[in-house]
Amino acid sequence: MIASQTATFPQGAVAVLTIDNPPVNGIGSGVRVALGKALEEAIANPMIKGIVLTGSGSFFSCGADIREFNTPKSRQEPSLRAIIEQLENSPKPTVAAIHGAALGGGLELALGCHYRIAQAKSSFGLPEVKLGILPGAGGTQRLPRLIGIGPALEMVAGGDSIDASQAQSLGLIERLVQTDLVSQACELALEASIRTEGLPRLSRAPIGATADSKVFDEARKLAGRRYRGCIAPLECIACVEKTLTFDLDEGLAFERERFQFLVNGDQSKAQRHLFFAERAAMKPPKVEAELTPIRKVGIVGAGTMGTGIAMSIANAGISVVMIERDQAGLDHGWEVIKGNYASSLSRGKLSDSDVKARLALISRSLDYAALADVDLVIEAAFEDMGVKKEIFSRLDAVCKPDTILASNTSRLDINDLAASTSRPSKVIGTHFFSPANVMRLLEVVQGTRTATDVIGSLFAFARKLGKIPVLVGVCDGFVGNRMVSPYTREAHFLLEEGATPEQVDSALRRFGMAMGPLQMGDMAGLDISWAARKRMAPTRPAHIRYSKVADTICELGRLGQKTGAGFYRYESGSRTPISDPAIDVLIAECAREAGVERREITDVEIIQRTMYALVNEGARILQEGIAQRASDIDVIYVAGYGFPAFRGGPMFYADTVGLAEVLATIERFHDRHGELWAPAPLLKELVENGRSFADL
Ligand code: T1G
Repeated sequence: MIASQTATFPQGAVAVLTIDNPPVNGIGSGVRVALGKALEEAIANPMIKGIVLTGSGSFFSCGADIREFNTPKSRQEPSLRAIIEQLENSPKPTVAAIHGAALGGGLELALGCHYRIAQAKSSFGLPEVKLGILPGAGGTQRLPRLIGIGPALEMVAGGDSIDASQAQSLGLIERLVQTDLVSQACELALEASIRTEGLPRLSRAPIGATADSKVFDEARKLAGRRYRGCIAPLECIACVEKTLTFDLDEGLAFERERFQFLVNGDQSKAQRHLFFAERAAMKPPKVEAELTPIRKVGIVGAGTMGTGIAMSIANAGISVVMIERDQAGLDHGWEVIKGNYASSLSRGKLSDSDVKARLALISRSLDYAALADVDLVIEAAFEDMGVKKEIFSRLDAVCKPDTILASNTSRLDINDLAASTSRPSKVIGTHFFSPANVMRLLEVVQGTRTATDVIGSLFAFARKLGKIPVLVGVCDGFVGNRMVSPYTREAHFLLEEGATPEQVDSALRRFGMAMGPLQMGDMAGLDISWAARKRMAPTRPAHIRYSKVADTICELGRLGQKTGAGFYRYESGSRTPISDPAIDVLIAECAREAGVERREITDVEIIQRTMYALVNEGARILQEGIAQRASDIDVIYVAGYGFPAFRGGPMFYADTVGLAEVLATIERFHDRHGELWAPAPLLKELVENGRSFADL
């Protein structure tokens, strides 16, 4: 856990303590005990003139071991705070020698040292806020004393990392070194050991550049926009604000108390669940065969999805060939891509050379022969099986035998598509989310004959694109869109029963959803789900309740934002939904025709009907093996459907409420609303056995 060596120089000996806890040098109880002991020995050893702290592998340290939170191990002495005080109060100079990332408790350790030097490629961050907590080992108190309130506030409340040159310009590190990091750190320790002026201890340092309350108000506003509904950012800001009025000990006590409040709260448990859920989802299935390196990709279709996918691939430095049926379509797609990059350039997100490099990676053609040498093709054409089969048979003819053929369909049958080719084992679904160059989620759809090496290759490719690949099986709408149907269904039923679009959407926004289902429908375009409902109509049992509200709106040509009206009205060029009394009349008429009695609808009912519809369908999906883990469903909903991270995803949320309570409510809805609310067998089974989705 801690490798301890003594480096001897003519000027004296230095103890080099290396945190060695792969893969990320997490600081768990074992590391704390070993480090505390090694520090004690080094400080007591008269031969030792200085102490250097560093990390093995590719990280200095990525902070406290998150797995130990809320377990007895997290309370085992010495605490991280005690270790940091040992470093800071050491009579011998302590130097942090940083390479790779110094995150969370790892950066707090470095702040306890008297000096910090780092390699050029290092990064520094306090990402705790993204886990629903705050830096609990002095980061909110020592960092402002070192770099000033403004920059410290940004790092603590934002959670993003800074690079080594930013760290140096802020004074977070004393020296930036290219090579010999540890020996240069030893030299610095020896230099400091003979200095007469005292060792710099942040605990005694006055606050750096101070700030007035406006800075904190601004930070709270920003946190409210960036982390809507999350409490941790506000606690982070409150801790940094205390540095203006509290001394270090009072500040540390306040920080500790707020840390305990957060780490024992549901929000942080939800966000930590997601941290590990994302990493579990991104693990590809075991693969025997060699993976296909994807160096060149073909995109069929230069529409909204095709252009977004092409950009996300070029952004990863991989060359793309974009194919379209006609020149006009191709030119339009190219203009969209150039336009998006131009706006990134104007917003300073990309440099001119970045944009040039990415555009140079995207070539266009009307000729399928241009796809003869690609490793992967992603078809992003019109959502019609006939169109897709025609494209796949052309691809089957022109592409290399080992080229992977993927479809960006959002709900159609991948097995059916695969069967229309001579290479069903090479056919897979890659369901990107709009805008594809922004959204991180990628549903990787495994067909019954898709080879595991093809899945493995797609997972590796997705990680290169910075996407979160989640493996799902074939059914209508896969996981995400299949669950959206009952969620939206209930929203439409609630309208008929007396709620207004504003009431439904605002109740879900208060719950934490990025957007309510009706506004989301308007944004995505109501024609997409209308087409799906029309496709399903022939097989829909007549005795099952069906709301005509959305169909009626579409029949009026109101397809959402793109037509200026849907469930709401939109001023031209604006995305702000405006209530439309005509819709209330339309809904009342649909209710009358359907014989639905209208009544007072509470926000609680709106949340229960929509959320439990998601959970119930999620349980069916799990039982059918369409999703491998309940946590995969959580990742899909948080990364792809605007589900609040501070609730952990629909399945985690259900566990938080308690499955017995969820099932009881669903059974009440079943009694009242009929078959559509039949409880999922898996849900009943879990409740009968006192288990939760997390136990699966
Ligand atoms: N604790 C426990 N496990 C961790 C971990 C951590 N802090 N960080 C990573 N892992 C595991 C991860 O689950 C995975 O495991 C493996 O390491 C590789 O990670 C007191 C309270 C560092 C940027 O928030 O952001 O300090 O899946 O796949 O893509 O104030 O991991 O292989 O079994 O993500 O190269 C603050 C969290 C903690 C940093 C590397 N620190 N980690 O990314 O690898 S709270 C963080 C990351 C704290 C103090 C407070 C990333 C990474 P497995 P990976 P990666």
